[in-house]
Amino acid sequence: MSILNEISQYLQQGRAKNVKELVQKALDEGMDAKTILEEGLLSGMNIIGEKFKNNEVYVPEVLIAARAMNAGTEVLKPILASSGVKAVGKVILGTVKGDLHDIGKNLVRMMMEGKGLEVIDLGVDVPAEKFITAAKEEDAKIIACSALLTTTMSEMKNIVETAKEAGIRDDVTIMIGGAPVTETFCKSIGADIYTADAASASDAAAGVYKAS
Ligand code: B1M
Repeated sequence: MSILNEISQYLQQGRAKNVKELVQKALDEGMDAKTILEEGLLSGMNIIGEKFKNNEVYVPEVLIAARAMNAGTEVLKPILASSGVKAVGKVILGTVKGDLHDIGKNLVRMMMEGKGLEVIDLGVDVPAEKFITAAKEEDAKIIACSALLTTTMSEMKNIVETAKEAGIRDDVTIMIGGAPVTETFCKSIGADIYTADAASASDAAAGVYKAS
């Protein structure tokens, strides 16, 4: 079995320690971090996602797989985030209110840090007001929101509206993403930028600061 396959298998079994060790081993063998992330860790998480959808596994199994995923990405973090560039701008990042999914958000943070952006990560289940207060306090030009549930996507509209009410809508770029989010949805709620994955989100965020 290839090392990427092994990483995927261990991740599905929720064996965080093995995942961590194998990710390090793959790096030591010269494999690049992006391949390990996409073909080992994310591939395993996608299989778990499919099984979850089909009721073949349940929340506890998904949760321990998610922990194993995070253990693996922690090893990759210094590499994915190592650009050596000093902070070019600030981003307020979080998973929206009612939503506890943070793996995608954490990837977005790593990729943005890799672009030299300073990321203020508010965590999960973040109310709209908290995004706005943080943007004001930190004087950040970007608010980046992640949502994984169709039921929590609507919180993103709330964030746009709260920014308007607080009088900062013209000063911030609101970026949104997460599996159920689309370009059409982005336009419909009046947000600024939709990106489908973490790498594109980091490119777009860096682009906002470059243009300003
Ligand atoms: Co949840 N869950 N979950 N879950 N979970 C999904 C999302 C689901 C699609 C599974 C399914 O049914 N197939 C489904 C949502 C259905 C829907 O709304 N249409 C679902 C459900 C229903 C639920 C619960 C309601 C289950 C329950 O309790 N009955 C519950 C809700 C809890 C809550 O949030 N209030 C729940 C709970 C959980 C766990 C806690 C067990 C766990 C989360 C652990 C954690 O995150 N720490 C979990 C997980 C792990 C998943 C799946 C299996 C995997 C999600 C993931 O991390 N993917 C997921 C099924 C799936 O996606 N296949 C599922 C890997 C991650 C890298 O991808 O986050 O999409 P993702 O990020 C991507 C892009 O979306 C993008 O970049 C990343 C790639 O580079 N991206 C952005 C993300 N944010 C971005 C922001 C950007 C730009 C791009 O700009 C700002």
